Amino acid sequence: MYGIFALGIASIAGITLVQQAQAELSLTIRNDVAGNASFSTLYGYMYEDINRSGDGGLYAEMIRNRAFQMNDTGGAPDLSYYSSINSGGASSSIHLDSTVPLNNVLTHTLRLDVSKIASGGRAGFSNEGFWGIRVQPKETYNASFWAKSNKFTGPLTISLESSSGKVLATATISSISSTFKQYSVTLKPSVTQVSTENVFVISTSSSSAAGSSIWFDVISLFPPTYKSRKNGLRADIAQILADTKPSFFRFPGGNNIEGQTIESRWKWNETIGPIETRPGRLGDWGYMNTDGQGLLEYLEMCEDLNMAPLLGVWAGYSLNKQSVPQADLDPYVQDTLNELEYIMGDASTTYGSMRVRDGHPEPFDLKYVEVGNEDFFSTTYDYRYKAWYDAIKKVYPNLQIIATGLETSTPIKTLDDHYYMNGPDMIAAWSKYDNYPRNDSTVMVGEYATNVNGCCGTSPADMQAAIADAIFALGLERNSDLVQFAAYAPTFTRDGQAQWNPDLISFNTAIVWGTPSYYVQQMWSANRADTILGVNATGGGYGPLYWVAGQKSSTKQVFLKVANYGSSPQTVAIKVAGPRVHSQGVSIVLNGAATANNTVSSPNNVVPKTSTFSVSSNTFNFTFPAWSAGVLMLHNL
Ligand SMILES: *[C@@H]1O[C@H](CO)[C@@H](O)[C@H](O)[C@H]1NC(C)=O
Ligand SMILES: *[C@@H]1O[C@H](CO)[C@@H](O)[C@H](O)[C@H]1NC(C)=O
Ligand SMILES: *[C@@H]1O[C@H](CO)[C@@H](O)[C@H](O)[C@H]1NC(C)=O
Ligand SMILES: *[C@@H]1O[C@H](CO)[C@@H](O)[C@H](O)[C@H]1NC(C)=O
Ligand SMILES: *[C@@H]1O[C@H](CO)[C@@H](O)[C@H](O)[C@H]1NC(C)=O
Ligand SMILES: *[C@@H]1O[C@H](CO)[C@@H](O)[C@H](O)[C@H]1NC(C)=O
Ligand SMILES: *[C@@H]1O[C@H](CO)[C@@H](O)[C@H](O)[C@H]1NC(C)=O
Ligand SMILES: *[C@@H]1O[C@H](CO)[C@@H](O)[C@H](O)[C@H]1NC(C)=O
Ligand SMILES: CC(=O)N[C@H]1CO[C@H](CO)[C@@H](O)[C@@H]1O
Repeated sequence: MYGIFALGIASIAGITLVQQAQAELSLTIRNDVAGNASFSTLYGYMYEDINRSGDGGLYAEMIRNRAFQMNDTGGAPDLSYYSSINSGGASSSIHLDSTVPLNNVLTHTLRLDVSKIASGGRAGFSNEGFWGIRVQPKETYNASFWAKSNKFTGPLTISLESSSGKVLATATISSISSTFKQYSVTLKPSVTQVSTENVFVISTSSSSAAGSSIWFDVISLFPPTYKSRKNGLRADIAQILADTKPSFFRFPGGNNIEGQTIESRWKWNETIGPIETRPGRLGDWGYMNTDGQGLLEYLEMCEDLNMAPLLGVWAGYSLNKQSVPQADLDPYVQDTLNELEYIMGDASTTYGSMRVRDGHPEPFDLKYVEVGNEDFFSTTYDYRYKAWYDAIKKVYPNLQIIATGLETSTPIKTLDDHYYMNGPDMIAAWSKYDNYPRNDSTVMVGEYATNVNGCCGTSPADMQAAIADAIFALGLERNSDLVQFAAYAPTFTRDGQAQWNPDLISFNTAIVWGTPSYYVQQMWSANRADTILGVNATGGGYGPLYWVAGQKSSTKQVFLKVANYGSSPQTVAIKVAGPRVHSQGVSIVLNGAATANNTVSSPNNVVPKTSTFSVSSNTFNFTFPAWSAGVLMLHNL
């Protein structure tokens, strides 16, 4: 492993820090005594479609309102985001048609009525995408749709065009059937620059279309996806998640699982199967969810990013504070068992066979199930948790059940605790688990974020928040013999659509970027110890510096993670007790002004910098800049 480590150093274009500052605080990393084992699952993500992060974000579909499931706020379907096209003397119109459905689930279609097409003209429609459609050099786009016509037999032209009308790529469907069929083409734009102000167009220039109607549904356009999954993820957004090497993924919510009402809850079995069989749903954040990213896609995402799925199951409570009465719970509990069978059952089971049908013969390795979401808001969790707990444990005794409220009559193996607080309060909470009982129970900090303006949702994602997050997470890591899972929340926002601030990651149609807190997560998560080491401090204590040390036996690395919540640099004399370490260490440090941030126009304003430093006989001094978080990596010889 040492060779790899040395290579890593050689490839770093960093500068070596000159250490001459005098240190008052001395830290001795106790690599001379065994530490506590750290849960390997510690850092991961919690995910739900909030702030327009799912449709038009992580889920790579580029056509907005592709299947006329409902309007943007859950009302009657409409033709939003489509425009009629008539040029060169053509005359046509588009209509929402509820009398010619695609099937029982998708009951509305787009009807193109063509009255006239003159030579050289064209008739059709365009879709504007989710705030545009990104076209990049060297990418191939898969377009597909269902269509039929009463008279017209083709051809149809499929194209990507700039908003000003420049055609970037075209393909042809030569014949159209009189019954609904699915058509697919690939589009290969020959562009040299990335652009987003583009539209997707279906049109015809054939005069034989005059007098006919053509119906369309499930109009879809996919770019290349993460790991080339069909119906998959936008690659750059999935990659920024992968870059933190996350261990677990909590989905599908959060509030978005609960429903504003019991009836409008997230229903797993309406999110599986071919996308043309998914009705979609009004999400709990007030806009419609296509459910194109459904249960199977979430699980496949976990496989592709090497994350353990942590499945939130609906548990009899909706956001309007309605609880299913105890006597009526059975069908809902059974629905969860059906869901678990879909995930883990083999081909001989009813629901397992549906997963096989959906293209995933192997059962998924599900270990963690969370019953409900933030049930500390309810008064009925005691009987609901017990019902789900008992039913799940009976069939799956090895599943770890996570509770979201402190009900009392059933033992809690793991409690999901949430923290949205201002900086000083977050920092005070860093020691919350130091004296927590060590018994058979573990802790999940399923949601946390420093809201510098206080709870909830109206604070900037700035450097000061990131350092408070860093310190809070150091406290979790210090106690990671107890804290099994930790996730910042929310994970994403589409730039300009934030319903809640701060969020970890921002994106728009063109790019994705991390907040300072994202880089803290990345440093902390990607550089993980398997054992937490003690640290002796002399000449000072916690504040403004906070730290945790650990070591990773597989790589013989020793880590010291430090955050400085203050406006002056701090120099520390550091010593590693125990086996000799290499004379060169590697540091990754994030720092900036307290209010520094990353924005669409300056997405890399605050990013970590990697450097090397010298170590002499296991000792060195290191200066942590003002408002900084950093990880120092040492290597046992
Ligand atoms: C590190 O700090 C200590 C304590 O202030 C000091 O004695 C020592 O000279 C410093 N070492 C270096 C290399 O600057
Ligand atoms: C959606 O439709 C409902 C009525 O069905 C209407 O009240 C609402 O304004 C519509 N939303 C949008 C975004 O058009
Ligand atoms: C696009 O189509 C190609 C060829 O059919 C296929 O290999 C690829 O997986 C598709 N990509 C997506 C994202 O569906
Ligand atoms: C989903 O499951 C529920 C409860 O088992 C059932 O009533 C419903 O018909 C199912 N829906 C679909 C689309 O299979
Ligand atoms: C462990 O301690 C916690 C916190 O006091 C308590 O809630 C939980 O019930 C205990 N677990 C067990 C298995 O005793
Ligand atoms: C980023 O910081 C600048 C300067 O403090 C501020 O004007 C801007 O509103 C901030 N942007 C975001 C997205 O927080
Ligand atoms: C190990 O955990 C115990 C609590 O069980 C704690 O008192 C001790 O400080 C921890 N050791 C280290 C090295 O963090
Ligand atoms: C760390 O502190 C403890 C308690 O004061 C002491 O017993 C131990 O020898 C110290 N270890 C080192 C390496 O400084
Ligand atoms: C989709 C949606 O609800 N977007 C909202 C996100 O939050 C901003 C700011 O609160 C609103 O302006 C958007 O309407």
